[in-house]
Amino acid sequence: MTQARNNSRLPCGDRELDLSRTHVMGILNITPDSFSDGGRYTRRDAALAHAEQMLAAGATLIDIGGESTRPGAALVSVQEEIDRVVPMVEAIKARFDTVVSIDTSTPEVISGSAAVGAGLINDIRALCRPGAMQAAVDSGLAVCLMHMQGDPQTMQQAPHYDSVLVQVNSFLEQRVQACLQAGIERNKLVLDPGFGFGKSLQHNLELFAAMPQLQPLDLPILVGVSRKSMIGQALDRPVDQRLPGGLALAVLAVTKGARIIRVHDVAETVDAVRMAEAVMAAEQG
Ligand code: YH5
Repeated sequence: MTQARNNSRLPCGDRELDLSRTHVMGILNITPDSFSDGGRYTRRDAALAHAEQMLAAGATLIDIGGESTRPGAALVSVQEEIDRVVPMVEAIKARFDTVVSIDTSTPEVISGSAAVGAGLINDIRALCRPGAMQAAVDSGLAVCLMHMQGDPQTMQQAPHYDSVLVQVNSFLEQRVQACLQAGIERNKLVLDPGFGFGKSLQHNLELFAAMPQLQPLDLPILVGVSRKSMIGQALDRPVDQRLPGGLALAVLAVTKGARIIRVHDVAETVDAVRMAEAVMAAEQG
């Protein structure tokens, strides 16, 4: 069964997203200093060209992250994260009419990015870091709350749940309540089951299948599965051969009611999402 859609709107700073349709969020690569020999401007130009290409392909949000969440990745200092993310948010808002999402858990990055035009706080730690909730309240921005079991360094070592659906739902409900209590309006919240964040292949598949039951609060859902190891494990494919699997999941996510799909491959995903929506529109009409 496909999900009925409500026609709400998500306020994202100076913009609003029409949630009657599914949006594609493009993941912007920001190369760390040590990986580029071209210097600061080359890096910024490359990122801007990448953003422009994703927007031309139909992305309606650009997600910028300055911290790697890969297991074993080096920790990034607060100042380093600010230096990577905030000027990029500013540069994108100066050139393009889009919603900028910031993939961060750091209060100073939330405040700094809000001041230069970010629209959505995409926090894999669901505003659990000290100061993050208050920074989000003060920013007035929309927030995506994601579920993770454990922390990025160790989460994939031995993920365990009695019921993955019950536990993810209960965590997200708690975080929604915390946000409401802190003063964030309900219409600014988005939920994300957090595929791959402390979950085995079986957990990810179960959670994906049960996505329509992830909406006890009827909040919009964001799905991030692009190139992830759940595709690699299900299909036995290396990271550069996961696009077909990712497109299948994007289509399934649309039929299960997801409103935002976070991906690397925007052009392909936009076509897949539009095709699914065309069929769904005929089904409802
Ligand atoms: C997400 O699901 N994920 S960062 C490992 C991969 C491929 C991709 C090669 N931020 C999410 O994209 N934010 C990330 O295997 C996110 N939801 C939200 N809201 C991890 C990532 C990735 C990791």
